[in-house]
Amino acid sequence: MSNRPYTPGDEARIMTIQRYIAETERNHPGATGEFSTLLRNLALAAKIVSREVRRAGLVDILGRASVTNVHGEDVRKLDVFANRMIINAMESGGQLCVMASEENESIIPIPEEFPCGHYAMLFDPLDGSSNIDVNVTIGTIFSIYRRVSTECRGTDADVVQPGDKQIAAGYIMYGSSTLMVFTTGNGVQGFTLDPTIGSFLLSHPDMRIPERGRYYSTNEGNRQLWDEGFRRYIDYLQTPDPEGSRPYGARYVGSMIADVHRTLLYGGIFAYPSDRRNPDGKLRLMYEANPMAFIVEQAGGRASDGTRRLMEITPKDVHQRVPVVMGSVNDVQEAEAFIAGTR
Ligand code: P6P
Repeated sequence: MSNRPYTPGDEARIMTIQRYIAETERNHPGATGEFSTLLRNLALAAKIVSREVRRAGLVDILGRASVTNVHGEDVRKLDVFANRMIINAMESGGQLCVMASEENESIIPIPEEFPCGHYAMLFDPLDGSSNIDVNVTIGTIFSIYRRVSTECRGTDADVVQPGDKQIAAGYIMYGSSTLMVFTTGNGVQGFTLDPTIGSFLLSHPDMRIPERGRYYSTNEGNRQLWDEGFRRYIDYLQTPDPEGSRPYGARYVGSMIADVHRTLLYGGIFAYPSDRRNPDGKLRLMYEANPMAFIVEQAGGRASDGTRRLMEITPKDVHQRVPVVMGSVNDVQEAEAFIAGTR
């Protein structure tokens, strides 16, 4: 399988996401093609959502949808559209037995008229919604498990599994370009959408996160609410040292996908720790923290709740929150030491 990234004029070597998925499937004897079809359908949904995000300012899908979601948060029209689009694109393919979404309080059954499959998918249709109306990068996060239930129509048990059981995870980032980054457990691949041909092309083969970075990414507006250990950690990053490795730079977009993607490329740390207002953290374990943790670990990084490895946590509820500390191994280990009080 050629991992050579696409460059103009290299048409003969073009590695599209379809070809990548097909080659991956050929390397897995006994693969039924069901999983490959699932990824292809997801790529299609990504293109349609991307088109709507790109023209959101031109058609009436900006602004509030005059509804609130299960968490009492204002839902934007684009949220509602993306959620519906992904459900429509995925429910009829026959690969899934059930879905779960940030926008839906309960699990999303596969309608009776469609066949049910061997996988369960969780997703955050448009993470970073508060940034939609100000044209800041937002994205879709997805997490895929093998089903554990036996009946045709899936159950809660299929979408409340530890992160280590994920067989695939990734995100589609609607930024200066549309980028689909995912892992199936053998490293992390990034594909950039070429809108002139409507294909995702391999642009970031075998992504690896540096062992240490020079940036930290967290909402410092919560500083007075943080636990003492995390506050001391940020103080440490801001304190100049003789070798010049500190202070770190501060970068925070407020969209987890954008902040984690930058951390993947440049190294450093992204954190949304617990605080007095969010004792369990703010981010969602099942469709934000776990899929991004899978990506970060597959790229050689580390992902915890500040104490426990995120993907080992046994979930209780599909919408449960969790503190998040993820990024370069050395940076995350340092943060964990401050949080534990050993630094
Ligand atoms: P705050 C976006 O709403 C989100 O769920 C994540 O994408 C992001 O990291 C976080 O919340 C931002 O939260 O409290 O800093 O605005």
